[in-house]
Amino acid sequence: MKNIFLGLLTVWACSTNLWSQDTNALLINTHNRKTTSLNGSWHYIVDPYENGYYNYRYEPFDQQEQPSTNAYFTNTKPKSPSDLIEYNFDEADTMQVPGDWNTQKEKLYYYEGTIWYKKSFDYPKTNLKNRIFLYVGAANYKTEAYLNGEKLGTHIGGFTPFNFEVTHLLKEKDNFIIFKVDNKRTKEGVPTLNTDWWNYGGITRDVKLIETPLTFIQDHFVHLDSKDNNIIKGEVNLKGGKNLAHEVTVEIPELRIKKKLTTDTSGRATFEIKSRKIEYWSPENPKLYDVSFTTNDEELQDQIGFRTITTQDDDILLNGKPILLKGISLHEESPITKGRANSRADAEKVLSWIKEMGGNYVRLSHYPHNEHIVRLADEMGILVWEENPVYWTIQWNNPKTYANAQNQLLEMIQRDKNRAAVIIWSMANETPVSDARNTFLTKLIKTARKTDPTRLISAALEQSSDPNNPNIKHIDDPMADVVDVLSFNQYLGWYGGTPESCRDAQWEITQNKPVIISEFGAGAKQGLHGDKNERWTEEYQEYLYIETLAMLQKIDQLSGISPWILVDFRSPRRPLPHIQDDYNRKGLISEDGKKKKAFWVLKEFYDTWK
Ligand code: GCB
Repeated sequence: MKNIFLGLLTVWACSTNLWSQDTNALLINTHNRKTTSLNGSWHYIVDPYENGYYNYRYEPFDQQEQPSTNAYFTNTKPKSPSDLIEYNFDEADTMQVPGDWNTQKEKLYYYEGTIWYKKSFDYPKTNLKNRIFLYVGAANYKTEAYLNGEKLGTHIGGFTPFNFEVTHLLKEKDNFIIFKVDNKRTKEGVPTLNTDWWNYGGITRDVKLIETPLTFIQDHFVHLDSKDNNIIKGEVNLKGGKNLAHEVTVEIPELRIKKKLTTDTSGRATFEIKSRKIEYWSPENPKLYDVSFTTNDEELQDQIGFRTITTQDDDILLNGKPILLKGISLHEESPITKGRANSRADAEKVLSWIKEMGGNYVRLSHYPHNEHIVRLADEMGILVWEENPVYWTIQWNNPKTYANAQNQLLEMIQRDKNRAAVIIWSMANETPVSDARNTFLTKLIKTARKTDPTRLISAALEQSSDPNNPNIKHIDDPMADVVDVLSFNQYLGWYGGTPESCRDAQWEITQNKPVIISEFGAGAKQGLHGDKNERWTEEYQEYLYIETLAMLQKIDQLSGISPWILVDFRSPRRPLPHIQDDYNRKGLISEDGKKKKAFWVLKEFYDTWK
């Protein structure tokens, strides 16, 4: 009976255009929604030739009217003993989701290519009028998604979330989701072929079903007015349904705020509320307020901090007062499982190390990290730099590459725009100056500012030496004039010169902007001791930190630093046996959690830096 009803509902909904592309818009605040986790054990098939996706003429099965039973997403089973079906998910090995495949299966350590994932589940619906979405926190790098043999869509980008509405396809019993996840690096990709980190493949973040009413709150953005910190500004967006003009109540009980809004026919309402009692969010007092949006059918809460972040001349101002960013860079690698980090426990461990180091700031490099760490930073009072994976040598002239980079940027902003901790959107890392690159980045910056005018924009640039005197350093990059905060990486004493060279360096930075040193560092194998001039020893790294910190303090505009890096991380560029063994060793902590001597140098600096 229910199936007949579902069928009728489908016909009705499709004919009234209730399930449209529009409802695939990215849902935010999924941590506070009604969800069913699909994490756990998934079957997988390794498919280096993409045999389950292309026929023998290399035509994709999912573009055929009637896909062949050879298409893995059809999950076909032999009906009679004579049937030829050459795959079987249910007999295949399993893996944990979320999780990269490289560290779960020894055979897949270096694998780059396609793996198919399958999970079966029942979904007894309590309210047949509700909508159901399939949400994936991230899968690296390209995902083709299918439910019950039907294509849901494609997502490109390894570090941002995506969702598809599945209401019309879901059954009470025996649903099967199939994902084709492909982590092949490509020239036109973002990032591109060459990076200095491990290209972990797989469904690396949480997968869940999200249930909403027919007309639902897709998006909200609540923040302090950058110019008047007694005003809370915001907007809410409804989706689903033809007439989207509805009443929405926004409430912040602790501030005794309750305001009724009416959305326009596109589902949007904006508001401004004055309050003189706001306790501002800061690293010392990471105050979060419960904020709720209520419609006739739904209540969605979030925990939101209120602060302003601005610049004045060469200062970064948090809530109107200059702040020094005492930070460190971080890759998304788990100190617990050693693969891609994806849990709150991973985040707790690394953010606690930053606190122990006297830090108040983290650079999440070189791509958006999982939502757990951003939410925890909000709770713990750690300021965050988030970064788009535009790294090194992207195809600056390729419009598809630009569209991809912009899409990933917008997904990152969409997910995290309500987090007070996030103060900087970084557009790129160490990209070589050219007209095409400048145009590309300027366009990205314009988009970021338009989407979120409440945060600072930066990019990790490079510095250059004066042609007449290599000791004199400048920032010549034209992007310096476009960003709010001037950030650059420098490796004096490691990729050139010795730690002592720092004594002769003179920084002539002419731009009147705050400066963040987004990277410096040296490799050291934890436990290897020797002379301070001997590479790879803890003493060398310690010495480099002492000399570099002394040098950097002479930069007048210095407002923050995020040395490279908190924990040693995997990179195929680092094969040196017995020292690197596939790890970039510039961490202050080894991959098994042991602190190196330079950790304490940085701590001492942070404890006294004013
Ligand atoms: C850099 C890059 C970073 C590398 C680091 C290094 O400048 O931004 O991704 O890992 O240098 O260790 O060489």
